[in-house]
Amino acid sequence: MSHDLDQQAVDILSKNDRGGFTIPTARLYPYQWNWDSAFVALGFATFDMDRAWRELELLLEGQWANGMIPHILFRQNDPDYFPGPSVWRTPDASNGGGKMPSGGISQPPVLASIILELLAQGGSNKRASAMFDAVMNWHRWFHECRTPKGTQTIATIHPWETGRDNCPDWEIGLSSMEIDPDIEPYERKDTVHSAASQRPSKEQYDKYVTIIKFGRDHDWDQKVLTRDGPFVMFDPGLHFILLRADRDLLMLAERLGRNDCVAEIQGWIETGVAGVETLWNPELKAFCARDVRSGKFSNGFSSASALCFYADAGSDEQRMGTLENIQRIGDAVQFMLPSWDPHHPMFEAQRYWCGPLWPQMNHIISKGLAEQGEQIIADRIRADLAAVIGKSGFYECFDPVTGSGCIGTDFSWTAAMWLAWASPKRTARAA
Ligand code: 2M8
Repeated sequence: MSHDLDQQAVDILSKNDRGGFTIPTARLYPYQWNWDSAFVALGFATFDMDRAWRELELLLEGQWANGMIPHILFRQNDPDYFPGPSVWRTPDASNGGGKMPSGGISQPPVLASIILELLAQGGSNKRASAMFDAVMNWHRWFHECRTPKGTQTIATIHPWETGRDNCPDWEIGLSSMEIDPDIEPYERKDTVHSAASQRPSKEQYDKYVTIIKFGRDHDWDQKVLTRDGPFVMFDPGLHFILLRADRDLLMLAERLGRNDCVAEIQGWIETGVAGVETLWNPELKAFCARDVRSGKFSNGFSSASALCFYADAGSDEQRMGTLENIQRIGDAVQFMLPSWDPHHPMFEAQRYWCGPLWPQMNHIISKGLAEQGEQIIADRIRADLAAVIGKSGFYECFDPVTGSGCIGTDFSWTAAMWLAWASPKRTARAA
C-alpha cells in the first residue's frame, strides 16, 4: 500500500505542476501559493532536487520591491478563483509591487527553513546563495511592517495572511470590525468547488473583502494597513514561524559566508524571543492570538499554539502548559493535532481551520516537538497523518475525529508531506 501511496503522491505533484510552480489543487486553488510552494519543495526534493529549487525560485519572482513575498502569485487570470487579480489590484513593479499581479498580503515565512532543509539534503549552496538576499529582505519586511507601534510581536492584518483563514482565533478582530457597505458585489467560487458547510461563512468573506478594499484604498501601503487597518491581531503562527525562520536564516548566513547579515538577524531573534510574552494567555496556559487594539486574547488552543517548540521559545512553565493542552487534546480525538481545541464550543471537525488537522502544520509542530525531546507525541502526530492519508487519500485537511478527508482532493502539500515525512519509506530512512 505504501508503495502505491508514494507513487500517487509523486503523480499528484506532477499533475499539479504548472511548469516550474505547483498549484495546491486544480480548480479550487489555481495559482501559486506562498507557503504551499515551500512545503511542496520538500516533496519534490525526495525525487527531483532541481525541481525543488525551481519551485522556490519561481515563488521569489513575485517578490515586491518592499521585500514582501505575497500569499498568491497571479501569473494568469483564472475565473475559478475569487478574489482574483482584478479584486486585489496590487501595484505593478514601477509602483513598488512585484513583476506580476499578486495578493496584497503575505503568508507564513517558512521559506528560509525549507532552504536550510534542502541544503541538509545535499542541495546546492549556489542556488541557496542566489536566494539569500531576497529572503533576508522578506524577513526585514515582516519585522518592519508587521510589528504594530514598534512591538516585538508579529501581527497580521488579514486572516488569510496567517494561512489559518477562518480559525476561531480571528473572531475577536473580525467581530470588532464593520463590513464596508461599499464593497463591490462578488460571487464566491470556493463554495462551487467544495461544500459550503466546510468553508468560511458569508459574513467572514464580506470582512475578508472589506480588508482588501481598505488595502486598495490605501495603495497597499503595508505600514498603514498595520497601523490603521480594520483588522490587526498578533498571531502565534506567524510569530513562531518567523522566529524559527530567523534562526534558520542565521544558520544559512553562517553557512553561506554572509557575515554581513549576522548581527541584524541576531537582533531579530532577540526581539522575537522577547515578543512571545505578549502571546502568553495565563488563563489557558497557552500562546494565543491577541487583538492588538483591545489586548483581548483568543480563548482557544489552536495548532499555532503548539508551534512554540518549533520556534524553541517560551519558559519551562509555558512549554509545560502547552504540552498539557496538547495531551488533553490528543485524548479527545483519534487523529492529532486538530487546528482548534475540540473542547471549545467553536470546534467543528470538518470546517476548514475550525478543527480539521492540516498536514503541513502538523509536520512543523511534530518537528519542533521531536527537537525538544517530546518524541512520543511527535511520532503520534506523524503516524496519525499517515493513517488519515492511508484511510482517505490526499485531501487538503482531515476530520480529526473520523479521519475522513475534507475539501480539496489530490492536494499538493499533502502529497509533499507524505513523501518528505509521513510515508513509511521515509520513516524507515529517518530511523
Ligand atoms: C487557504 O487559503 C486561501 C486564501 O489564501 C483560500 O481559502 O482561498 C488556506 O488553507 C491557506 O493556508 C493555503 O495556503 C491556501 C492554498 O492551499 O488555501
